[in-house]
Amino acid sequence: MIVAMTEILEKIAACVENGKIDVNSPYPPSMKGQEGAFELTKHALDQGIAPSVIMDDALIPAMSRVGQKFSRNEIFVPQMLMAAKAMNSSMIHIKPFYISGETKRKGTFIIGTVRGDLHDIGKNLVAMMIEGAGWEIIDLGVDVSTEKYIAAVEQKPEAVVGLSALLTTTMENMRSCVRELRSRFDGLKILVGGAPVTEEFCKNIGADFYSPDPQGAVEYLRNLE
Ligand code: B1M
Repeated sequence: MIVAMTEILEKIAACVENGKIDVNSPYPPSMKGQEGAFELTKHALDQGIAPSVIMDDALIPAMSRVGQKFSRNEIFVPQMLMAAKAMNSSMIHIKPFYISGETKRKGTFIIGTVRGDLHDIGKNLVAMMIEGAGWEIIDLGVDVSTEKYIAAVEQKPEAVVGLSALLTTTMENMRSCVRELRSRFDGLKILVGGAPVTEEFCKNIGADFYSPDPQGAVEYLRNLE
């Protein structure tokens, strides 16, 4: 049983790492015709492997390797998106266990692109990687007003908040958003990122952490677990 369990977990992890969604997906060509993360996760659950074990021993380490490769420029946005899609296909089977409360999330992460900014590709990647690290994601979308962040934190006061901005103009909206959130919520952790954002800017506006990429955000959250 232990060998079978290790084997199927390794296969799920390989599917996620390589972006193999399901049996019908042609990507990657080297895995064409093989079962993907979708089918293998179903088999693992049918064999009695706990969803938390699939998360902790297959999905999270696989997504972590994906994040590290992306940070080292060994893979790029398309490969990362495929990995996230494979992970999402596995999560179709696992999510019901979170909803029922049978399996616990590591925390809640509220993310959005700040007011005036419509760029969401990077924000979505960050959200996917953090979900892949076992966190619940509340994605507020793009052009998110400070009021919307406040309402979300009121619903989930224990959450960590992430602000993304891609324009030098809209990154300034992070400043007022951080100020407002700070004035209302003691101890709230705020993470910022996006192409024009820097460590210095993060310090300057009083956010807790700046990450240039999804993996840095995942590692920051891991230290908070
Ligand atoms: Co826009 N755009 N755009 N655009 N766009 C840029 C950002 C720009 C650099 C292009 C350029 O001129 N060279 C420029 C900004 C210049 C500046 O401010 N200095 C620009 C401009 C000017 C504009 C418009 C104003 C153009 C116009 O209408 N005149 C307009 C603004 C609209 C608005 O937002 N109000 C606009 C519109 C658009 C589109 C709608 C057409 C489209 C967005 C589609 C979408 O997102 N759904 C678009 C795109 C695609 C781009 C470029 C080409 C690509 C951005 C992208 O997705 N990168 C971009 C030029 C470029 O970057 N080459 C550009 C890939 C993505 C994976 O990277 O988002 O940086 P990125 O995310 C990274 C990290 O930054 C980090 O992790 C991600 C993965 O590594 N990260 C975080 C991101 N968020 C994070 C949050 C975190 C942590 C890490 O914690 C919370």
